[in-house]
Amino acid sequence: MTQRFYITTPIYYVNGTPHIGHAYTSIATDVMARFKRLDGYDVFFLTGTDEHGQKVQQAAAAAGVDPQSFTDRVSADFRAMTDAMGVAYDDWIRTTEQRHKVSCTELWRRIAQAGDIYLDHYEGWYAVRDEAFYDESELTTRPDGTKIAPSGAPVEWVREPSYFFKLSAFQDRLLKLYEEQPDFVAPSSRRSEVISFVKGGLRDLSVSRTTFSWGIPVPDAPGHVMYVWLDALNNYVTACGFPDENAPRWPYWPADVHVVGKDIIRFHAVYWPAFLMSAGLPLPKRVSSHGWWVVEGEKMSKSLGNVIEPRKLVETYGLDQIRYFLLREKPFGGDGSMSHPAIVSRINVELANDLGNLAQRTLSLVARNCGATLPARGEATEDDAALLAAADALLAQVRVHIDRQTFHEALEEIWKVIRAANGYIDRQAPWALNKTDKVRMGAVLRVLVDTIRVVATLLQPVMPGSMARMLDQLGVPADARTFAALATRLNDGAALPPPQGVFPRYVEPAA
Ligand code: ME8
Repeated sequence: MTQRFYITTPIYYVNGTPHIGHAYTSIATDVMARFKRLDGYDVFFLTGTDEHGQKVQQAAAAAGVDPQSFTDRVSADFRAMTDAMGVAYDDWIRTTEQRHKVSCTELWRRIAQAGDIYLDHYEGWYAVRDEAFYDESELTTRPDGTKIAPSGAPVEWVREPSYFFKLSAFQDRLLKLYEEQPDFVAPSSRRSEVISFVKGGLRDLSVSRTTFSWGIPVPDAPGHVMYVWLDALNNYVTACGFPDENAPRWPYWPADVHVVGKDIIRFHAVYWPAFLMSAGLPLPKRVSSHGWWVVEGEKMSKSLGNVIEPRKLVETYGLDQIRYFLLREKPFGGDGSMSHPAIVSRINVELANDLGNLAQRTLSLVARNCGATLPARGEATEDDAALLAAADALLAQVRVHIDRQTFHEALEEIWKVIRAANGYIDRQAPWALNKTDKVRMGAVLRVLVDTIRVVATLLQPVMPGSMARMLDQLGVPADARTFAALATRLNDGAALPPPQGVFPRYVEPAA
């Protein structure tokens, strides 16, 4: 039976326009989903929008629109952005959908039935921007006396009747989870943070709000809407059909990977498993968090006017170029800075030069000197065997990196082979062999074609459009582009289409 693989992005707040941070998370998740599909898995990839809560209600009011029309509009914009990034999700969830209300209501009932919910008053700090409660000890005081959360968000003092979730009762079970499943939180630096947060003691969590109404009603509790994070996290089971355990998608639960930014690790690695434990549902296998993008060294913010619209970036540099840059430029778990020179350098050096030129040089020689048909391999020399062995070993190496979400290392492994192939073509100089030894020239070109085929096949998840074009030019049939198909050699003598450059150099527009 095909193995299932369920992967998710966070669902994004619909309080503003999508920016490059959102696009980054979704593209990284898409790369993993595409990789797993090509590797033979039955993949379910979920993304969507988080539409309730005070922050969204305030944004709608500021726009002078009712919250539902506002969320309809912003969710559609997020979806258009996601599509424009080439993100191939299987379902787009919106928390204002009926299926999600049904699912949240049932989750609440189960947690309440387990005895983990009680009514009290919340009195403390709340940051609307983060939709999070903070302990006094977590805040810093500005020179003007106002307090801010660790994220920089302003906080306000809130006092209201509220239902509480007995989070404090889950400390030992959570610590056991991190102990028994060391891969539950990634990278390991984040795991240590989560463990020390939980070891520091957990307070019960306020899980309903009564000072506004834009949320899912708490069952049998007029005036209470569910805390937006309880509502939002539950999207991951809603999409599998919860509470209908006979739903066609229920077998995908538990998720294999929740991909999240480092800002929301606590919600995913502490609150979410505790809710699930209480409700008696299986736990996700991994929460993988990534670092932050800043722009030219500065945090993106509306006031600085440096918020990057992903669709503009794609217009300027090209879609696959941006997807490649985002995954290559910084380690997934770490932070990175985006700048024009850095993007141009990745495009011109690595894509246009290293990979584009290699394919172009190889394929134009095949077109010119081999009658545009695929030459046969010859008796392998040591140099041939070394390059082919490096190409053959690549899938296993890349698979390990993708499973750990170390995307930049996966790309570095692939680039080692590309650089080796460039060294090989220069040493073997097939253009010169055309006059002296046509058979050997064909054999050299075939080693190169076979190597580029492996590279292009493995790069499909990152650059789907460009690699489809490269594989067309290599004469790889559309049904022979899976990883399993790499085990079957291409047919000698197959006709190849005329080669065309896949990666144009980025040239500065005339001033
Ligand atoms: O937190 N660099 O939604 P959100 C990299 N609705 N990634 C960034 C980024 C940056 N500068 N800025 C944002 C929420 N992100 C909740 C999630 S899930 C059940 C509910 C990405 O719209 C990153 O993935 O604030 C971060 O976790 C997410 O956007 C936050 O999106």
